[in-house]
Amino acid sequence: EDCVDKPHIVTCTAPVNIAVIKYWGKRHEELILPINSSLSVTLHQDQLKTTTTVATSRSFQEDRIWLNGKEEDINHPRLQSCLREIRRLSRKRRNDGDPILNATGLSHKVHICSVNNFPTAAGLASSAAGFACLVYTLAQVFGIEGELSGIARQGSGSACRSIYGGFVQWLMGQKEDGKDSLAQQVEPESHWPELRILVLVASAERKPVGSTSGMQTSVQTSCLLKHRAESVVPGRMAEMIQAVRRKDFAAFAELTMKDSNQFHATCLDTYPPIFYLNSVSQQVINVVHRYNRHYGETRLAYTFDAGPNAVIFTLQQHVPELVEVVQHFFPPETNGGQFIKGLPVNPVA
Ligand code: 2P0
Repeated sequence: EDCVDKPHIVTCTAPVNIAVIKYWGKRHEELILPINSSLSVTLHQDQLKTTTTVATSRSFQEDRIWLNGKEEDINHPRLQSCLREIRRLSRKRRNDGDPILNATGLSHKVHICSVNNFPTAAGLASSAAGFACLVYTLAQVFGIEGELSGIARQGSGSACRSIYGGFVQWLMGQKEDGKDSLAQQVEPESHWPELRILVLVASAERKPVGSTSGMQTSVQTSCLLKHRAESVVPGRMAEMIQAVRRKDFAAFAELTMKDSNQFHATCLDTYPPIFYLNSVSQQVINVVHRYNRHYGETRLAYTFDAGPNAVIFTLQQHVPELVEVVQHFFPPETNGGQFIKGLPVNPVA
């Protein structure tokens, strides 16, 4: 209390996660409750990530936020949900008489500064790292411990998975209030150190159809999505967890590719249809299947989110050859102005 006018400042980072069983579609918009469970791999802290700094001070007049250096509207509903939930937990702790609650008064306003080290809104899961980092950093500032994935989920669905490292499942849950729709670590980052992820940037442009509105249209119009959520994903989640636990790359890779393809098929089944893949993405798919066929063994897997950029999974021993293959098929200078970049990503998380 001696230094109440000195801002209290905390900086944290959160990495991007890549879904291998995809989340697409909500059963509740505001609470962000999904129609199916999903599973992802969280990248390493020093790779594609968001860095967030939160400052609190008695002298701040209002909450404010800057994203990649530009001030944005603090009244964004999902941002408000996260702030409200964090302050509610903090108030609960104070009422419970927790002595750790100190100079960070509840009435204190926050200034939030968040930067990504990768292109925003290009299908590279920027909202996942962004909201995970925001919620985690706010929790440090307000002295909150424990379950944070349920709050991160209310910022952006996929963000709940970036709260944990390694292999993470987001259980869809059954409850109407969403209390059981949480992320859980399946295996830690140390479990499969040979696994590698390469991101091939086919376009760093903003995607034409955002995930939030895209999945709304899919829920309303795609009967393939309904079939997928009810009859395909539950079995695939169980198989994927087994593949990860056994470190069975071929099984992991085949499920990953099939699930990416089915997600993009539901986009095509949406009316009007949504196209996230471009001709470069399709070439990547063909090259991966040709490569695997050539070796008579599944050594590579692709997956694509709500954009054309390819994420390739492989094992460490195949990375040098994969980089050669990428450079051979996608030389940067002959790609019609497209910009392709192989970004070797070290062990998961
Ligand atoms: C995923 N995606 O599981 C899937 C795969 C895109 C394709 O999560 O509305 O940005 O904020 O909950 O999390 C993108 O959706 O959507 C996404 P909201 P979000 O990673």
